Amino acid sequence: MSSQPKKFTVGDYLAERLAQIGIRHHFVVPGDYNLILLDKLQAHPQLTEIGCANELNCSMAAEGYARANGASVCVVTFSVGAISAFNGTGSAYAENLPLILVSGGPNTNDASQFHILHHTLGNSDYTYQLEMAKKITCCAVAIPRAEEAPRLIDRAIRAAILSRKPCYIEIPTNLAGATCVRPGPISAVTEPIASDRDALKAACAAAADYLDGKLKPVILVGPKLRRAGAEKELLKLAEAMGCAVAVQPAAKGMFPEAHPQYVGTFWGQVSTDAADSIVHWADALICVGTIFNDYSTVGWTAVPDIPLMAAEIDHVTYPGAHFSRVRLSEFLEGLAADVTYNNNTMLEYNRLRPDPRQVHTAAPEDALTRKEVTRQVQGILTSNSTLFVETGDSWFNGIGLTLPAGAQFEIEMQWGHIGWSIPASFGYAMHFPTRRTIVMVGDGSFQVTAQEVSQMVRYKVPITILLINNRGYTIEVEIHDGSYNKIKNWDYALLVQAFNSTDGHAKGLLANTAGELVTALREAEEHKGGPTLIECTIDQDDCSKELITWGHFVASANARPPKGRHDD
Ligand code: TPU
Ligand code: MG
Repeated sequence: MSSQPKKFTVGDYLAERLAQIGIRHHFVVPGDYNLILLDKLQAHPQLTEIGCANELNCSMAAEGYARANGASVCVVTFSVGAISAFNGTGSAYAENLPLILVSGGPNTNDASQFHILHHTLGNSDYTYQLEMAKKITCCAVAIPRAEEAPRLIDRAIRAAILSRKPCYIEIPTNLAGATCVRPGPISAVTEPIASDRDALKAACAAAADYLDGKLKPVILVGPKLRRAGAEKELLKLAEAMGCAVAVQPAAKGMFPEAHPQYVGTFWGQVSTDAADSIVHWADALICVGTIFNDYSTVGWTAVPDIPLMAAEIDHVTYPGAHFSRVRLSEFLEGLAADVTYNNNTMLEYNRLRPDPRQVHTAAPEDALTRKEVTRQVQGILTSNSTLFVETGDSWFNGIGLTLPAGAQFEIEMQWGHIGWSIPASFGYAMHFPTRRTIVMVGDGSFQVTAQEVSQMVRYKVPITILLINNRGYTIEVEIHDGSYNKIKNWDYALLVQAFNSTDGHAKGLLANTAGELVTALREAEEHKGGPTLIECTIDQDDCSKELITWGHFVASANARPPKGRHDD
């Protein structure tokens, strides 16, 4: 190819591998340890560089891009950059996303010469960043010599793709431009590990047998289903069984809500559509990629009390059996062929199914409420929408909505970093420019990562941000109140316009009443040249009853006294 540089370098090698695995945008913050590397990435014809305001946001933008694209990359400088980017890397680990964190590193001569370098802890041991990265990635490598770059880069990227976890690659500043061989076939990096044939067959046969002995099976879908790329196969299994299908809150949207077998979100007392009544009635629970943590179990009050059959990304476990090296998609497909149809839980659910909720429509002049915001967001969701919901009451407001077929839902419930939704939605929208991305975010969360709205302005990304201003950290109030839950109010609509400077096209709007929100949402839909932030003012005490209930149980779980030797 004529555009390829004559001298092929370590930086070119990385760029080519990234392009080969389908990366089209790389999220960066420059620093002197990574500048040559950035030049090399920029030079690749298939990669577009996206600058971020800081490394926390950069890592979160990459986290969001990985949700859309399946993998992502974040490039930062040594320590001052990388240690901030560890937060989004932790999120990618917790949320099962292959984010490739690339950090520039010191010149390879400095450690042996005992040099003290800027941006470091001030001693000449430069291995600490690699050691830290090992804890929050599935594979962390530092390139010691250009000759080792192909092996180590391939190893890290392959590990990330296979395990759906982040990896870390450190490239010393004097190696990014060093000569390197060209990459071999990409299949060596991306080829999936197939299931063990015997284990797969045995797992499906034993699972079908196990279910034959049960009368009331229910499928519970968890967030790892999508990460394993097994949504279609789950649908096949659900239809072959005919049973009720509930989702965990972090898996909302991973089973179509318009499907007749969909029975709502299961999380104990705050379940939607009475999903809990059917899950608790079940005598077999097929848990597909589930995560039972203190939040999804509502402070451990909603842990199912029957034996669970757990189908995970690469193994299957249930009472009396375990099968390793069984890929989720293949297991679901195999079981769909072996299983016996049993729609008992669906018949029962249809008797329990709650009537559609009557939603009150506020008059245009009525002061805006949480319920009215939610009602209006429901009205703008289409098959082309992706809804991001941020930690806070936005979780509960979003989970209560009904997703039309095709609409997507993104939530970061395992890591739960306030502020995630702003950079993550930006990263996501870079991959899906024609989807309508809508964000529901609280005032407290917005203050953490507000700068990244300026990238939405810079790259003209028409995201609609509904900033729900209840003057503080309400979710924290419901768990444990104190003066620390109050925050300084901002003029959010004006702030967003400040990001415009002389050349931007963000809109900042304020909605104090139901009618003002209708007008603002209409304006947002028509505005294509940049983001629209709508500050929705609601009363400080206006929050969902689900948040209050959930908050009480989580607070009790947090407050359990330590169990000492004498209490056993
Ligand atoms: O709806 P609402 O008012 O609860 O949402 P808002 O205003 O965004 O407040 C969120 C409050 C909150 C905090 C302070 N939720 N979780 N936290 C704890 C927390 C602190 N720091 C990070 C990075 N993430 C957190 N989840
Ligand atoms: Mg708030």
